Amino acid sequence: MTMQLCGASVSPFFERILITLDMKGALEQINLAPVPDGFKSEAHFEYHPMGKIPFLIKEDGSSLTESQVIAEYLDRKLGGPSVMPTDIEAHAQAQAITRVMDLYYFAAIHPIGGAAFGGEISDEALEKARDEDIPAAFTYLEKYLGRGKCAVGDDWTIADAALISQLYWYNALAPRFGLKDFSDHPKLEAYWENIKDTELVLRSFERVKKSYDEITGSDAETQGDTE
Ligand SMILES: N[C@@H](CCC(=O)N[C@@H](CS)C(=O)NCC(=O)O)C(=O)O
Repeated sequence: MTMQLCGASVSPFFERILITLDMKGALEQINLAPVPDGFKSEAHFEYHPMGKIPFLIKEDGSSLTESQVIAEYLDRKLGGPSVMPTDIEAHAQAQAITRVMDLYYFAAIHPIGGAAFGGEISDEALEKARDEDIPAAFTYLEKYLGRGKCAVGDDWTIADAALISQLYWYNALAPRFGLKDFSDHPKLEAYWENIKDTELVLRSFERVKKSYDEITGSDAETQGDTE
């Protein structure tokens, strides 16, 4: 069977993989699918023991989880130029950026993301995330962020896929939760200015917006789908 990538672009982790495929010109080489039997179904937990998205159903029917692992797997498995730097230093730099985003940035933004999707957040928790934890993650990110056109050098890499997918949501949530702009983090600010209007980024934003509209039902009538 053809491999199936399960989830939706509203998830920055799912979208990271689509950005990776887009960089490689490999978007057409994989099927995109919702979670079989629905989110948190028995089948979902069989494919992903924590009931999360994304996951990849491979040709043999087994699954692969964790967005970064899936992105690197597909980078090697599918055609198109690799988005993992071959230079050992650049490779470490790209990996460090993805780790900082996953381990520190995502942990910091997570309570705010939860509140944006129907959960609650106390003023204290919001202030801590906004004024301490997210800035600390950005400061750490700047240790590794390059000064070229992209996150690592002048070509797109896996690091950009992790950044673009997360920074979409940072900017989208900023007005509602009073998140700071990037001016305290000049490398991040310059990076974002460099890339935010590129075709790759604009295509990603379109996918995320479309996916968000689909899950919130805002275009349910035109889609003929109310689930
Ligand atoms: N470390 C995981 C994170 C995946 C993740 O947290 N996915 C979220 C959507 S953005 C999810 O499925 N959350 C549902 C849940 O945790 O119950 C990865 O990189 O794939």
